[in-house]
Amino acid sequence: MKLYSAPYAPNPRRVTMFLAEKGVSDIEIINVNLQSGEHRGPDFREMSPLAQVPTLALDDGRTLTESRAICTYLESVYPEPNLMGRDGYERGFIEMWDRRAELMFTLPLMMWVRHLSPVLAAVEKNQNAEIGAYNQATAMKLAKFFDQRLAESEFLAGDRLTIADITALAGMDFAKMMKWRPGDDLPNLRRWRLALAERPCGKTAP
Ligand SMILES: N[C@@H](CCC(=O)N[C@@H](CS)C(=O)NCC(=O)O)C(=O)O
Repeated sequence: MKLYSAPYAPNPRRVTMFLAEKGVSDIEIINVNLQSGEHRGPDFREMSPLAQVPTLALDDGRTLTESRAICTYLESVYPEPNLMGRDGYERGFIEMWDRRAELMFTLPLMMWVRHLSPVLAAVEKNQNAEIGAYNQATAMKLAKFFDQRLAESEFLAGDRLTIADITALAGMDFAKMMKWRPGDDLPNLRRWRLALAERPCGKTAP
């Protein structure tokens, strides 16, 4: 299998963190140059019609895009350690936290960076400072909510690391581009981030 990725991009990082936690090292990682627009060419679009990374190419020629869909597939190929739930309730519970992490935290963090970081101007052609500020505020609301959750739970979805933590960390690490890290006002989120930095997923930071 080959994983098309990009070093600083948060969605592919979600997949590389997932693989790191599973200890998988036999998937070839191919870095695509997003700044030069390499991913917008016809060859790449054949695998990824929306011209996005991550894209997973299976050995039989089939492809998958969408980071979470790729993780679902990888969880079936490499089931241990389990990161997405063992029974129906746990799968639902972890997905609940993962969707909160993706839709209400990581996505707004990414939009904040995309719309306000000059480094991203080549990728986000229509940068808009108001959109950036709106998404920053949305993400900060969720940061407080996650901080409360992490006061009572070691990880977002319980007492072991799951895809929900990986998703939230992908967004948080990307937001370092805006020089944002949880400070004294978010002590539980900070404790969680520092703990994750010591784990295989945290060590994949570019
Ligand atoms: N929903 C997709 C989003 C993928 C995505 O937005 N990837 C970004 C990198 S983080 C990308 O390829 N951007 C290229 C572009 O916008 O031109 C997923 O979860 O994989």
